[in-house]
Amino acid sequence: MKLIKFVFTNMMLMVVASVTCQNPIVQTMYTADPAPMVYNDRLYLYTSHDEDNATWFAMNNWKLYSTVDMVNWTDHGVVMSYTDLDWASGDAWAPQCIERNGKFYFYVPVTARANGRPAIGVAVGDSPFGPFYDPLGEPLVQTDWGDIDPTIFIDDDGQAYLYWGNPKLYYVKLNEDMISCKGDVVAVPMTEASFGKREGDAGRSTLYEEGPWLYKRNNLYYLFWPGGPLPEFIGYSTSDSPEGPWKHGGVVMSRDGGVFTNHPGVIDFKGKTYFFYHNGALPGGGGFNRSVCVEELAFNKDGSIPQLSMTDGIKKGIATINPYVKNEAETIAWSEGFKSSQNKEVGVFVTAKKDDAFIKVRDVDFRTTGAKKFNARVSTAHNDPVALEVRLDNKEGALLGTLKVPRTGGSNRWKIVEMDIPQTTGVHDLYFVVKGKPSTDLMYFDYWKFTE
Ligand code: FUB
Repeated sequence: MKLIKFVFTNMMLMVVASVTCQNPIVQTMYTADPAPMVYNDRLYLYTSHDEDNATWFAMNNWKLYSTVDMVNWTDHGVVMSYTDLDWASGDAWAPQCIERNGKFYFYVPVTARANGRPAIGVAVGDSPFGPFYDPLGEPLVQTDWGDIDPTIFIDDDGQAYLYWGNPKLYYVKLNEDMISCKGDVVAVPMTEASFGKREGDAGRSTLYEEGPWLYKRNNLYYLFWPGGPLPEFIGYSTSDSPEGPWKHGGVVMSRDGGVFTNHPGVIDFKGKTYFFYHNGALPGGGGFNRSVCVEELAFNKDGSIPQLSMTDGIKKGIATINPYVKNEAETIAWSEGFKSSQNKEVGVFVTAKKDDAFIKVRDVDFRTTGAKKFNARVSTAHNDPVALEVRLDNKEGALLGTLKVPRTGGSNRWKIVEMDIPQTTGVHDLYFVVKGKPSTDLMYFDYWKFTE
């Protein structure tokens, strides 16, 4: 336990001190239970959402982020809340979304109001962003207990499988409509050969805890799962069939995150495989204030997985950002002192919570012609002057200009302001640094754009 505390403290220091970090990939709120999905050359990441200052699981809705370059992540806001399911009374825990024939199926665990027990629901949308609606008006599956953490997988022959459960592991085949079960729910045999042996726990004979994630590579099926006793590590098992039997593979990630849970999400994107998980690395982080992270995942020749460490994150982006189109302020490689929220006027936006708050956007390609003007939609409610500095390559780097933020009175009233800048060419990291008399909610920032 002492060691875990030590590692955690050091991770926090590392995160606060370094702007070269990419992990955790969301700094503007607490997120957990990452569930990646690739659609049309974009990686979407659905997450659960830990409320600020929570002392127990306080989870009311699910969030969506996306990237094309693996280093800049756009916040798309809340895609669904447990209140969108009439039969749910709370606990918006680990979700997963999948596309089939142009529809998006969002599988979520919640507590069912009728009996106060966890249950898995499904919601359907026409885009990755939702809106998602509940086609059933009741749970898709509910057993006697432990129906959390659904993972959904469609095999090459079109058969869909839904796995879930804590402490038991269940699966059921789904019909092509993705919202009904084909056959009975199967309880996976919990054997030492499949999930390793756990000593001294009457309730669990194997290391398997919860949070399964089903993934296929080279005709081998992988089941990733958080293992216990707590705090959780992440283990994996493999099989020649999506229905098992499963063979215990070993540890993918040890118990380094400073929180008692972890949760895997694995996906192939543009020729690489990525492993998503969560830890407590943001300031104020802990078991109920978690943050999602990502690492590249490698495989040995025989399909086994070398153990991963929790690192600073992805070192090199795989695409650049075009500054000559509208870019959302909530597209962020790294930020400090910003929180994200959303309203009906502008959708998702970010708020600078202190003087010197900053946002870093990586690999912005100004091309050879270069930028000459900058504009942004911003606002503040402060009487004292608030400024947005636009800098290159680091927080104290070349100053392109200082935008005077107009006092509009609040985040429901906005202005687009423009300034000339020295001609800027080539690929740079961009920094937005907020300056103003220390205060909370110093400025609101919706989007930015350069002109050639
Ligand atoms: O986030 C709530 C629960 O904690 C998830 O359902 C589990 O997988 C664990 O991450």
